[in-house]
Amino acid sequence: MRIRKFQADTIREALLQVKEEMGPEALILRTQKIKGSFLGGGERYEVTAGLEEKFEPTAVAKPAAEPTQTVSYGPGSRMASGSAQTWTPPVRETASVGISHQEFAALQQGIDAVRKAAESPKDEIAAVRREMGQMRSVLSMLAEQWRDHAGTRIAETLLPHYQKLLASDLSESIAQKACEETQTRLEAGGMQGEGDPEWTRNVLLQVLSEILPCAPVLVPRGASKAKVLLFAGPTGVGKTTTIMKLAARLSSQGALKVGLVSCDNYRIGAQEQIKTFAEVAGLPLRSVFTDDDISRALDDLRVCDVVLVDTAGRSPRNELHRIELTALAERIRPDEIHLVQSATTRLRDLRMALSAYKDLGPNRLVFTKLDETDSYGALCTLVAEEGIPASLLCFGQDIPEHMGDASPEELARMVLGEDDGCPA
Ligand SMILES: Nc1nc2c(ncn2[C@@H]2O[C@H](COP(=O)(O)OP(=O)(O)OP(=O)(O)O)[C@@H](O)[C@H]2O)c(=O)[nH]1
Ligand SMILES: [Mg+2]
Repeated sequence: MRIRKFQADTIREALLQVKEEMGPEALILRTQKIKGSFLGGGERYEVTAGLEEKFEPTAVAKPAAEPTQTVSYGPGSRMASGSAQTWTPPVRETASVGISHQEFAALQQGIDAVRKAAESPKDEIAAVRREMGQMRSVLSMLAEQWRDHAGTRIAETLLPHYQKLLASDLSESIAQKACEETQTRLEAGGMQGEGDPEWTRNVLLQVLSEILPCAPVLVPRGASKAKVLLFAGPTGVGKTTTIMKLAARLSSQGALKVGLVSCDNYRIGAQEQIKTFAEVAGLPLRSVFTDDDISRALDDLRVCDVVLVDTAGRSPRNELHRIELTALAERIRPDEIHLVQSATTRLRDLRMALSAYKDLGPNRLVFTKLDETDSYGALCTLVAEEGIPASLLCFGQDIPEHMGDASPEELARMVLGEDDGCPA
C-alpha cells in the first residue's frame, strides 16, 4: 500500500486532492489539524491516505521504478514541500508525522486482512465486513485520540502527564482543568523553564496539590474539653483499625490522653477487637448501647485530650442505619466526623457513599487500603470535587505503622503515578 499525505487550508480541499490524485479507491487513514508555516499563519489540515497497489495506475505500480516515477501521479505543487514522496512510517518521529509506528502497523494489518479476505477463493462478504469493522475501530480510536488532543488546550509537553492522570482514574474534567491551568501558568512564566520537563512537572504538581485539600488530625494538649472524633463509613473499610492506629499514635508518640468509645453493637463480637486493643494499650474504652450510655461515656472521658468514637459499619444504602447514625452524631456532637472509605472503591461508589452520609455531615475523608490498589485518581477526584479535606491515609493492617497524615503534595504525586501512598 502506498501512503501519502495532503495538506490544504480546509479538510474538504485536502480530501478533494486525495480523490483527484489517488482516485476513488483511496482509503482515508487520518485527518488532522496542523500549524501553518511561520509565513503562512493560520491552521491547515493534513489528510493521510492510502492506496493499495492493485488500484494504482500502471505507471507507478512498479516499485523498481525511478524515485521520480513513483510520484508521477503525485500532488505536485499542491503538496507541502518534502512531503510529495511515498510515506513510510517513522520509528521515532511520531509527533512530527502524527501517526505512530504501532498505529501504522495496526492499520496495515487490517488492510492486509481485508485484501486477503477479498482475494480468497472462498471469499465471503461477511469476512470482509468483519475485517472492515476492525479497521473502522482502529480508525475511530485514532480519531478519538486526536479529538481528545485537539478538543483541549493541552500542550504537547503536558500530554504524557494528562494520560497518566486519566490512567490513574482521575476524572477527565479535573485532569483537563489541571493541565490547562498548568499551561496557563507556564505561559505566564514566559521563558522561565520553557520546555523543561522537570519545571512542567513541578508546576503541574503544584496545581494538583492546590485542588487536593488535606487536614491532618491535630489535637491540642491539655485543652479544657476533649476533642471528639467520630469515624463512620461502609462495612469493613477499616474504621476500627484506623481508630486503633490513631489511638496508638496519639497516645504513644503524641503522649496524649486518648479515650475510646465503641458504638458498634450491631455485629456480635464487634467490640472484641477494640476491647482487646484497649486492654493491651491501656486506654479507657466505653461501650455504648443507649442514649444514656453516650452521655455517661463522654462524661467519663472528659479528662482525655481526645476521644475516638467507633461506629458500626453498615451499607450506605441502609436508610435506617443512616438515620440512627445521624441521631447518634447529634447526641455526641463530635468536633470532626471522618468518613472512612477504601481506596479500592470505584469513584461512582465513593460518590454514592458520600452522598448517602450527607446528613451525617462528614468534614474529613479517610482512605484505607491504599496498599491494595495502584490507582489513586478516584479518591483524589472525590477530594477535589467535594473540597472535603482528606485527613488520614492507611496502607496496611499493621497498627500503628500503616497509617499517615494525608498531604496535598503526596496526593498530587500519587495521582501522577509517582508515589504509591505507602511509605517504606
Ligand atoms: N490491606 C489493608 N487492610 C486493612 C486496612 N485497614 C484495615 N484493614 C483490614 O480490613 C479488615 C476490616 O477492618 P476493620 O477495621 O474491622 O473494618 P471496619 O470498617 O471497622 O469494619 P466494620 O466495623 O465491620 O464495618 C481487617 O482485616 C483489617 O485488618 C488497610 O489500610 N489495608
Ligand atoms: Mg469496625
